[in-house]
Amino acid sequence: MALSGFEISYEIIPPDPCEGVNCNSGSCERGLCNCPANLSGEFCESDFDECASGEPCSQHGVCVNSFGGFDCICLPGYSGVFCEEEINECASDPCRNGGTCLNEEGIFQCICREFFSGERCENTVERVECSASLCSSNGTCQQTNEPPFFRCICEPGASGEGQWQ
Ligand SMILES: [Ca+2]
Repeated sequence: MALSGFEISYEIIPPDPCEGVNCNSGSCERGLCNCPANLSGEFCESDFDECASGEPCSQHGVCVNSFGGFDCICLPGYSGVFCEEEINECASDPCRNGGTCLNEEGIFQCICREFFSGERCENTVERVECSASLCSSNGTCQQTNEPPFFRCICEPGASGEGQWQ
């Protein structure tokens, strides 16, 4: 039996060699896994323990290994991927009434001016009576009904909260 005039051609589509291959967070190419730098093994199944090989976190962080990476758990007062950034607790200007802020590890401390107390110098110790030296830059002192019971009215060109400027 002969078939003439017909040519049967077909293409064999090979199965995808990457089908069913789990490379974790790596990529599959021709059935083989390309692993990211922090993973190894045939299927990228082996984690690299960054915490065991040297200390990737700064001295202000504790290293915690994870699959495919690591985390730095920062001590109070520090931030950043490696806990390398010291948080300036004084950045928000937390001390009131002219208090001086001291930036310390994880906390701030307010050094209050005379007549003021409290963690943020928010309390008036007593009624403050106006005196010639109370307001700087030739500001004029005026008694008020609210603590600290005075305010400074600034000269043109001077500014501030109206107190202790
Ligand atoms: Ca790791």
